[in-house]
Amino acid sequence: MLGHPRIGPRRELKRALEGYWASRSTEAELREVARSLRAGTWRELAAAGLDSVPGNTFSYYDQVLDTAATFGAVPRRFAELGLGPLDTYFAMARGVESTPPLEMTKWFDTNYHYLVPEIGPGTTFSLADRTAVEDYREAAADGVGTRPVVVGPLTFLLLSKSAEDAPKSFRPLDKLDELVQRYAELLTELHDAGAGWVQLDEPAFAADRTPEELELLRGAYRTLSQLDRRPDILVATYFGDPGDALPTLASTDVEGIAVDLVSNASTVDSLARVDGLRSKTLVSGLVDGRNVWRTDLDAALGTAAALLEVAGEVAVSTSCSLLHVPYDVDAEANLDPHVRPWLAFAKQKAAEVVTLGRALREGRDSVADELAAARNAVQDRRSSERLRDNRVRGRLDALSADSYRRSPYDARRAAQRRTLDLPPLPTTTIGSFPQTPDVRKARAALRNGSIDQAAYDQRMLEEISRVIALQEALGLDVLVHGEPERNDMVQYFAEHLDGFVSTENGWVQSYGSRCVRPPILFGDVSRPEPITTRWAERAQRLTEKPVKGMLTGPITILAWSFVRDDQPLGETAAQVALAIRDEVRDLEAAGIRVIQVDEPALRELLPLRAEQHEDYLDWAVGSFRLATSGVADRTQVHTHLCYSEFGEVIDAIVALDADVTSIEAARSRMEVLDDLNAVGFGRGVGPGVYDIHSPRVPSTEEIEGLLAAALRSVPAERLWVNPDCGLKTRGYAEVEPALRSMVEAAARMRADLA
Ligand code: THG
Ligand code: ZN
Repeated sequence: MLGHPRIGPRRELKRALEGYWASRSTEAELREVARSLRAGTWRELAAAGLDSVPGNTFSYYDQVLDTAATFGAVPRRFAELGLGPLDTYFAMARGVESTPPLEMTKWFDTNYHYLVPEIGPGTTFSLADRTAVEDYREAAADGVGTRPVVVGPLTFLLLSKSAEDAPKSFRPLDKLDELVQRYAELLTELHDAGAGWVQLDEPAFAADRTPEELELLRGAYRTLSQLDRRPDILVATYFGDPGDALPTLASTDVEGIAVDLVSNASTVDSLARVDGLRSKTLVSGLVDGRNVWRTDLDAALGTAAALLEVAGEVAVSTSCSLLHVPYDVDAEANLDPHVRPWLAFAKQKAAEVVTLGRALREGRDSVADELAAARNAVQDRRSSERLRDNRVRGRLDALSADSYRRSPYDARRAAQRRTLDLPPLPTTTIGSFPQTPDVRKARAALRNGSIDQAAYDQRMLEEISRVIALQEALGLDVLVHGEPERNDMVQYFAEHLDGFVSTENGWVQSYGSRCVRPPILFGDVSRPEPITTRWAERAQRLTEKPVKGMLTGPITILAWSFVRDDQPLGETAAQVALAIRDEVRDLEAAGIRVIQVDEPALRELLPLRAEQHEDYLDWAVGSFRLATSGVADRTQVHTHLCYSEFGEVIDAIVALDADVTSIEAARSRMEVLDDLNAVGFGRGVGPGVYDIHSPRVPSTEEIEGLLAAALRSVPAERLWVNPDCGLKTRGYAEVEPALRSMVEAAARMRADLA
């Protein structure tokens, strides 16, 4: 397999990290937990029977940050802190009082986030950290020979950004030759330590790359493969079809190439056309590393058999690292018994890889039981009645163009003016209010049975009253109920929809010590009963001001779940959209006049290759419109999108046709508004006026300044005033004064306008 989860089967690393950061434990204690997690992984993978066990898959925070540390790419502001190596590393990940951390962003199209290295002309690469070598030695001492895994030099530099002080013409790739020399030193040290193979990950070549970048790839691997003392080199491409990178790599003297055969059905056919694979080991990614479904082993064996004709040697593997799936299905005590046999997490996937290898080497008879069990499970899933809901299918078939369309905006706007009667520059929040320890405690108490549902509901209603009263006192115009009843904006809806199951221990690392438990979408999706209306209705009864109903949109629900692999994603999106559409209509019927459908993940699911963008944006926008177009003109639809990198999806934002869109903008000083103007966005817009990711409380003057800047791009009748994002992760000590500044700034601007 190409990699393994590392947070620990019971999130041991999370606890150890957070204990260390809070000074509740020592570095030695943290290192001991790490050491035992590594040993556990090696032991398990060796016992599973893998012929080649991946090494160096552990990380204290992030594998890209590890690579920066390995080669000494530590920006001066961190080196100057004078901390030890581990604390310098954590300073880069999390920042310290005086020093902001590295930027964090999405790892390709997954839900994992990595830290973005900063590279400038002054960056001097050196083999500064030998963790990869020590990891190899440590495993060897435990009796397990490993294949160290390191992010490859091209992907590392392509994911880096230019240091702030670099000249405009500088690109991190300018440093490739120098960096490759340091990789050469690392490879030689790994060789001398005894490593037979090293794996260099180059997923950046699953995205569109220029001819120049492909030539740099060729040059780098020519250089590395010409070293005298080195392990055999496996270059791993994954997350999509490697395209021209495959013949490019095949033209070098690397010994192995790993190819993802799951993410793109046509990749397997393209392999036959690549010269040079006959002299290589082709590591065929047949077991899905990003999803949780049991592999169709018969189909995988068919594929592998065809590859035997194409490559010198065929190895069986996962499509990518298993970082993106949970540890073990058997750790789930309460999974739906129908769904359980269909699933494979990391531990089960290791067994699948081993079974495939043995079937190819020793014949199918040698693993007849395993193959039969897999066949039964796959058959059972395929033919399960739980997958199909004919009512849902019928509704989808009956949709027409009108199901995706509201009246013209001008008509809606006039109707909404009449029912809402809002001042200019209306103030609102994104939806969630701080999740207090009390609220979390109540949820834990409900889970472990120490309070009943009625007591829990009572507790939530008290919280909602408090949040409404606070917003009234602050003078906000469009209120929210604060979402105390929701653990997570996707998990909450999945728990209330048919077609999903949830896990108890299915944690997947999101970034650093933070994890999510993605729900598993296994069948046709429907909504058995209203989900949010009773909370919204109760909140609305407490105030004359409009209370905004808060929902998660279909794209985001898919992006943050494990999705079915037996139908196109667009079809699944339409089913989720119908369920949300029902909820939107019920909120309207319950007297809710403003409804927000959040789509923070719209940008995240964008395919890595440009040729697939149109198809994606088509169904993504369609699903949002299907979810939101079932209401009367007078009902105001809002949406919220996180992160400001909208470039490639900006036309899609217009096409969503929401009445009001709130977006992150404080850090970019409102620049995103000009981008929206450039594509003719003419709806309400709420560019966030303060950054909720920081505990800093903004002053009234500062927000006035941002509003003045916004008013240069957007007329007052379209401008909304709100924070950048939800307030769930903040405390009331910051939220109250920050919102007070915001409301006051809006009042002053209104007075100026008048
Ligand atoms: N929900 C889901 N996916 C997400 C986000 C989300 N992906 C993108 C982004 N938001 C990731 N951000 C975070 C932020 C915080 C946490 C996880 C991902 C987090 N998790 C808790 C932890 O690890 O301690 C566990 C939360 C829980 O108990 O459920 O803090 O918002 N689905
Ligand atoms: Zn947000």
